[in-house]
Amino acid sequence: MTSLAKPVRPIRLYRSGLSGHAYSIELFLSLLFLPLEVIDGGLANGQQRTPEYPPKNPSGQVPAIDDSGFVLHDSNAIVAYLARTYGEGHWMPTDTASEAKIQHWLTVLGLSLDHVRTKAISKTLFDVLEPRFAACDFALGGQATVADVAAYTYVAHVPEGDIDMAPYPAIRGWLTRIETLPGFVPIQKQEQS
Ligand SMILES: N[C@@H](CCC(=O)N[C@@H](CS)C(=O)NCC(=O)O)C(=O)O
Repeated sequence: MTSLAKPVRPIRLYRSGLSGHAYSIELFLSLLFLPLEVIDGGLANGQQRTPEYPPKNPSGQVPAIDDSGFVLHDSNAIVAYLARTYGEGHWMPTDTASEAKIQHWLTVLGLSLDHVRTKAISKTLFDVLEPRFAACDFALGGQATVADVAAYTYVAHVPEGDIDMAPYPAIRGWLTRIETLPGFVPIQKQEQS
């Protein structure tokens, strides 16, 4: 069995408790059992846009990571980097079809948790996801991938936007499967002071 790489130092995660994108990185780091140092970006007061806020990010957004000097922004780029560097192969399969499907899921579900937008698109999305999760345990099949991590962040918080999950038993089953993966952590919806 191949042993997995481990970071030299804890991976710094620049995040905010208010950010779903940042939570998906926190969740994935935890699912990979990687050591983590959390730095809150103070999204509520715009701290992440100040020049002092490391690491420098042209978009002024969280999340970002610093892995022993390697700084990366954007949640999709970050999960891909973490999966390839530290994850078992199933998190980001390398065959062309799986890679393409993962890109699709990351694009469709790596969305902002904005209330109005969420309400508008959720039904359409859930009508596609329900038969998918009735047929498969996870997005691409039998094992979890980074697509599930990105999708979980979005779907798990949809009920907060007054969306009834009762008509979607297969999606609820998939949420439970994610929540029982070793290393799962729930979102902390507050900023650490
Ligand atoms: N494409 C980026 C989007 C990140 C993003 O939208 N971050 C939001 C929080 S969820 C943010 O930092 N907003 C504050 C701002 O834009 O000033 C990603 O996937 O990481």
